Amino acid sequence: MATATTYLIALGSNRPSRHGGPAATLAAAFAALPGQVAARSPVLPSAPIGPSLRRYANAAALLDSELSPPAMLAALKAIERDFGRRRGRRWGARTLDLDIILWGGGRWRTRPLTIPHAAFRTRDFVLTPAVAIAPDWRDPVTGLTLRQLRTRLTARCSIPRSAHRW
Ligand code: PH2
Ligand code: MG
Ligand code: MG
Repeated sequence: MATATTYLIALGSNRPSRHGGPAATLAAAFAALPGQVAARSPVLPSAPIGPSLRRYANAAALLDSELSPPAMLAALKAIERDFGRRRGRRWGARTLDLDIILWGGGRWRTRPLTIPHAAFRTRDFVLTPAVAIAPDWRDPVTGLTLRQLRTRLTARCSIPRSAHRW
């Protein structure tokens, strides 16, 4: 029997589903994840990044599962479909988005799937919930912990633009 690995999954929603609004949708999504949910972050509201104007609910989960990364990706896509997700405009409004951010096996690079998630280090809506449940998990690419990545991101953003013009 294969042994379980831990995945860090980011959850996002900015459209109602049959489960209710975005926060209720994420609450239902935690229960639908394929494996044992070892930790779940609070569900946090966040301002939209990208073209959609609707606010998001975001969260993160630690998921113990025996699935390989491609099998996990397929399972998450099936859950997104089950929650009413329609593929459309890139970054358009969505009932449910489930992204693999990290997994216990280090790096994974194939055509449809890259782990760590390519852009997670610049997304506070991923890092803030992730730090709530796995602050010491080390990104295998930068060698930094999630807590350090978040500190680095927020320190950068909090420098006013004018401060750069001396
Ligand atoms: N997801 C996106 C694009 N923009 N913005 C927020 N605040 N939260 C998200 O989950 C999000 C986003 C594409 O997946
Ligand atoms: Mg996403
Ligand atoms: Mg996605």
